[in-house]
Amino acid sequence: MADLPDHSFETALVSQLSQPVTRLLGRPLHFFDTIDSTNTSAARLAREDAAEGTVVIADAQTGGKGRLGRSWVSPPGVNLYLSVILRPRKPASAAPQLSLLASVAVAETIVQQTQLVPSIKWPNDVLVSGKKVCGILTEMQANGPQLRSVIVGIGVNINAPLASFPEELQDRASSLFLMRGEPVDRAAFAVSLLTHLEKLYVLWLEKGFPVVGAAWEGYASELLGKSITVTVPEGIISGTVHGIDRDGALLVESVSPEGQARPSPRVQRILAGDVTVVDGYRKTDPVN
Ligand code: BT5
Repeated sequence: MADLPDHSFETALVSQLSQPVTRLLGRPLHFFDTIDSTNTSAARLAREDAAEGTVVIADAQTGGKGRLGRSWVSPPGVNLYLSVILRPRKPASAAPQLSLLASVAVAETIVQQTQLVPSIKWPNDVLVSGKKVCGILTEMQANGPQLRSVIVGIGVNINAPLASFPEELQDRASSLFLMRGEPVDRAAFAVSLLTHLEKLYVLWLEKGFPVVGAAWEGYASELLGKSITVTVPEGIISGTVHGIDRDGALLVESVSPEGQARPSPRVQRILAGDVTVVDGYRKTDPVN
């Protein structure tokens, strides 16, 4: 017999959002038992002029999307798949800052809801004990140089058991449940995430990126000063991480190739790419 959909997640979400916990985000909220991708659904709603703050949440995704055409494993009943429509009056070049902002919101929520110690890997993977528990996919629609809408899509592995990850991900991915040893309330996590996201978004609109960037660097301390390689569309860059700049670009100091008469360090700004830490992230969490 097919499993009947479990409506307790939706009921708890609707009930908690009936309180004035947020002013903007989750108003309205669209909930689906199963959807292809919450980002695709939110983008469709945004094109139909849905209001800023509209949120799409699904219990399961059949076509969860990662960056660069990759996919996001999205089993039912255990995790959070959420997309928010934002309409900041900012240039299109500011959109990547929202990915960094969202990763800070996720990290703050993990601390508040689980007491685990999260870290952020540039640009926006959230890890616990070196394993990926959250991915963020930001997609934008622009009117010339101005943003029309940004879809911030967030997937958090909340109560996923190890067996729900394909074998090739089992040593790289994890869930908050697996790290903490007890289940996490999905609805409370989702509502807390929306409140943290809203607080940071308002701060970003009022004060710009530097405040958010400072919070981001606080969670990215495991990356600062590390030797990394970054895969960018043009090739691979190796160097040492200096931090991020006031626009959210990663600053990597690289030494010009060996064999050159006088190797000279230079700092490169990287706007998009995949980071690999040469010696890897730490494997143990100081809390446990
Ligand atoms: C991401 O891409 O990490 C962005 C993931 C965004 C997912 C959310 S869910 C709600 C919203 N709706 C969507 O359709 N998407 C967003 P990327 O950095 O490209 O990482 C993708 C890679 O992470 C995959 O190629 C796998 O190696 C790995 N991966 C896939 N599923 C995973 C999972 N559930 N947990 C951890 N790692 C995973």
